[in-house]
Amino acid sequence: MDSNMQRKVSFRGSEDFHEIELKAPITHAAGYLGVREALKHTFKEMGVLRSMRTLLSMNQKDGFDCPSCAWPDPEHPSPIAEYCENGAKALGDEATNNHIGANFFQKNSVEELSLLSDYDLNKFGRLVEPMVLKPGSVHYEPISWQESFELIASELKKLNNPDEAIFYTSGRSSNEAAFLYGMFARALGTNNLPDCSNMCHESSGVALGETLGIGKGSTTLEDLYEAEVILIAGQNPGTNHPRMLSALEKCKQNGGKVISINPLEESGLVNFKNPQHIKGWIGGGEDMADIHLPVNINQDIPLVKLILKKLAALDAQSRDVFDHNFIEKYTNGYDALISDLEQYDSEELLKQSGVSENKIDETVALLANKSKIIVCWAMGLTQHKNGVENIREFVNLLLLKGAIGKPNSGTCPVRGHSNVQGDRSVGIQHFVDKEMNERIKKYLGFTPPKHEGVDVVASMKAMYDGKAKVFMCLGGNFLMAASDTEYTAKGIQNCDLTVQISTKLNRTHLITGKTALILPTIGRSEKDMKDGKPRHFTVENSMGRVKQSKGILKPAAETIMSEPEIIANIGHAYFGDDHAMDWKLLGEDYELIRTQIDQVAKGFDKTKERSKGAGYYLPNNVRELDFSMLPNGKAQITINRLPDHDLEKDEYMLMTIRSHDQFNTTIYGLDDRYRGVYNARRVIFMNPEDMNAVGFKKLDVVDITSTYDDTVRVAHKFKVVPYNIPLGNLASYFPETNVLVPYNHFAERSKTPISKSIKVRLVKK
Ligand SMILES: Nc1nc2c(c(=O)[nH]1)N[C@H]1C(S)=C(S)[C@@H](COP(=O)(O)OP(=O)(O)OC[C@H]3O[C@@H](n4cnc5c(=O)[nH]c(N)nc54)[C@H](O)[C@@H]3O)O[C@H]1N2
Ligand SMILES: Nc1nc2c(c(=O)[nH]1)N[C@H]1C(S)=C(S)[C@@H](COP(=O)(O)OP(=O)(O)OC[C@H]3O[C@@H](n4cnc5c(=O)[nH]c(N)nc54)[C@H](O)[C@@H]3O)O[C@H]1N2
Ligand SMILES: [Mo]
Repeated sequence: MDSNMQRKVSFRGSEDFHEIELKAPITHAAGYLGVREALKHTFKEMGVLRSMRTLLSMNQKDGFDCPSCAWPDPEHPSPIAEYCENGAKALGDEATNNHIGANFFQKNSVEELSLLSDYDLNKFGRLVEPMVLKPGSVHYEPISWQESFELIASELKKLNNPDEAIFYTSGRSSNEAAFLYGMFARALGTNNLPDCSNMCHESSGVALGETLGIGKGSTTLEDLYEAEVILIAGQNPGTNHPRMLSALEKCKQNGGKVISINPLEESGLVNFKNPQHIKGWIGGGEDMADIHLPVNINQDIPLVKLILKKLAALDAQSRDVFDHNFIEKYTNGYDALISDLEQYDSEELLKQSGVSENKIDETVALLANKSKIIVCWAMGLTQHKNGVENIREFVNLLLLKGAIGKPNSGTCPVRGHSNVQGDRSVGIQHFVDKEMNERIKKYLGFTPPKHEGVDVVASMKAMYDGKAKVFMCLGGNFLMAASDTEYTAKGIQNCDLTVQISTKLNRTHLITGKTALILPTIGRSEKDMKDGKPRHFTVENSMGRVKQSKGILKPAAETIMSEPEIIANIGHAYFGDDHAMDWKLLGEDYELIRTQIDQVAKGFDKTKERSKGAGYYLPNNVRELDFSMLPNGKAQITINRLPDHDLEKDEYMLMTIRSHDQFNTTIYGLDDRYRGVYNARRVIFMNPEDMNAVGFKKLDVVDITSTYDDTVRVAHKFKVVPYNIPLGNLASYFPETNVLVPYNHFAERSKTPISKSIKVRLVKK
């Protein structure tokens, strides 16, 4: 289709305001209100009885894994309620009674739908029929499953080379689906396997791989219970990993201390009312953070350096602050780090961090004689230009304290999507793993490509430059999740065919290639039946434990298909019966997929999964204190530069964060209860002194602009909300602000977009 025939679709959607209401932020998380809110949402979407029955099965040994975050289940889940408010919302969102099929798309064109907000799009309900959007058309129309598979196969066969196809994965897929998908791409001849991890914890993977030899965390859930100190940096567990608060509560009850490092004083880190105990309903709850360090955005390195400098000064006197035996035996680079620390001026570090010296001294005093230390983190550390170095600096702290590879200590990158870690373990990665390639050759019988594929950022560019023709997505909402929405939209529209294997409608179904397919799939909570028998699949949680998941609900419609089956059918349509992999059979028999996963992916063993209901841990060298894969066979203490931002006088540093009522680009509702914002998302949180300085009043309307490489990007119409945030720092919600994030600015080496440190200006309307 030439450009003047392009559909008139909007990548921005509605920018209208609703009637906003502001209240004081709530300091305690969960409690009675949390339960009420969760159930209200779920009941509305699913009906009361269906909700209650399903919630009882969530995160239970014979039930299904919560589709929300990747926080692990305890060894002995509470039999009545092993879920949180946002898990219940995720369930309601997936298992909603609202469905959309052929009639809906006949009535509504993609052009009309694209004018709505992301919130409105999601509300329409579950996708229940395969649909095709033909070239030049603005209405999706029904297509049979077989025809869709053949359409995909025929478009793939037209490519000049397999690298013109890109296969994106979001982290909600099962291990089985992700494995088949990754192997299909490789069998085709490409490693073009970007995934949501690239925008998420890729910086953690790179930093941990370099320093400790494995891109995953080292702690188990039980480690948290008796840790002496847990640092929580750049993470908002009250909203994004609410069940983590129960683990923190246990830690506190055992005498542990919690330190929060965050520009914002997030509710869950102030106080937690655990709805599983009576105290959580009627009492004052558990106070969480003993120390809150309100660091400036992206100034964690100066903060940690100052803490290390102060610890080093104490250690120089007593020699018992750092664990010298551990350092000697297991690490590389101690002397270099200590001498590097000397070159920094403490006053400068203090100023950059934005934290008061008292609080830093309190932190140092607390850490000085403790060794059971855990660092938890999420997007506040990873989504910066120096995201990798941020994490390496925290690893330095753990290594100096000997708090690695021992009980109750270590690294805890808190993963996002419920199976984002599993997807990577079974082969969703754009880079080449030579050992895996050998095993693929040996066990699957085909030769995988030896050249690296594209990650998210490189995919965006490949599409924009017209180098990619087929773009397939196993879940997710690539358009809204990726940076630089307009650039990404143009890229997607350059493709000949875009394919979405999805549960819910989102903007990536509307801004499409010339031809587009929607392939509706079964969700986590639903039964996956074959020949009258239910099938299960497996997932891996944030702490490397693999377990079964089996849905209990009747699928949204008989016309939808499971993810592994969809992929297997595509494989069969492309390769036919005559291929090293038996695609037809793999789609029918997940045991066969698991046998192949055991052969190809490291540490998987399906017999273990069955013998233990709670699942089993994948191998983790850090837990064994084995660093043999690293230089000198040791963990690496590293030297990390200070962040370098040259803000102009009228510029602020913006972080794009999640509200309490969303899961990534899925907007459940318009309230951010904990931060006291109701019925609105187009808001920008600003320090009242900063507001005064430029004459802004509460709820003034501003455009947010960012200027990178002479390109000005604009996010229109946001209301200013006065908030307790450090001077010069701003916060606003993603995905609305992704239009501001330049596609070509990302973390060094991990290439994670700089979604948490965008230089912006505010223009009053
Ligand atoms: N309910 C719900 N649960 C979710 C999700 C969801 O959207 N909704 N998303 C899932 C996914 S995919 C992920 S990755 C996780 C995300 O989990 P989080 O990382 O907790 O999510 P964000 O809202 O991005 O919050 C980042 C936090 O870092 C802080 N921060 C920002 N910049 C900095 C900085 O420079 N330094 C420090 N120290 N702190 C900073 C912010 O104030 C905020 O508290 O949650 C997962 N779970
Ligand atoms: N500015 C900014 N941008 C960000 C971030 C940020 O903090 N700031 N965070 C980044 C992070 S951490 C992440 S992980 C990405 C998220 O990026 P994605 O994973 O691409 O986005 P999601 O919003 O999680 O995807 C939601 C869609 O997934 C589909 N879906 C839901 N469940 C299933 C299922 O079971 N199967 C299938 N096949 N489909 C399903 C539904 O259609 C739904 O609309 O966004 C990133 N983008
Ligand atoms: Mo994420």
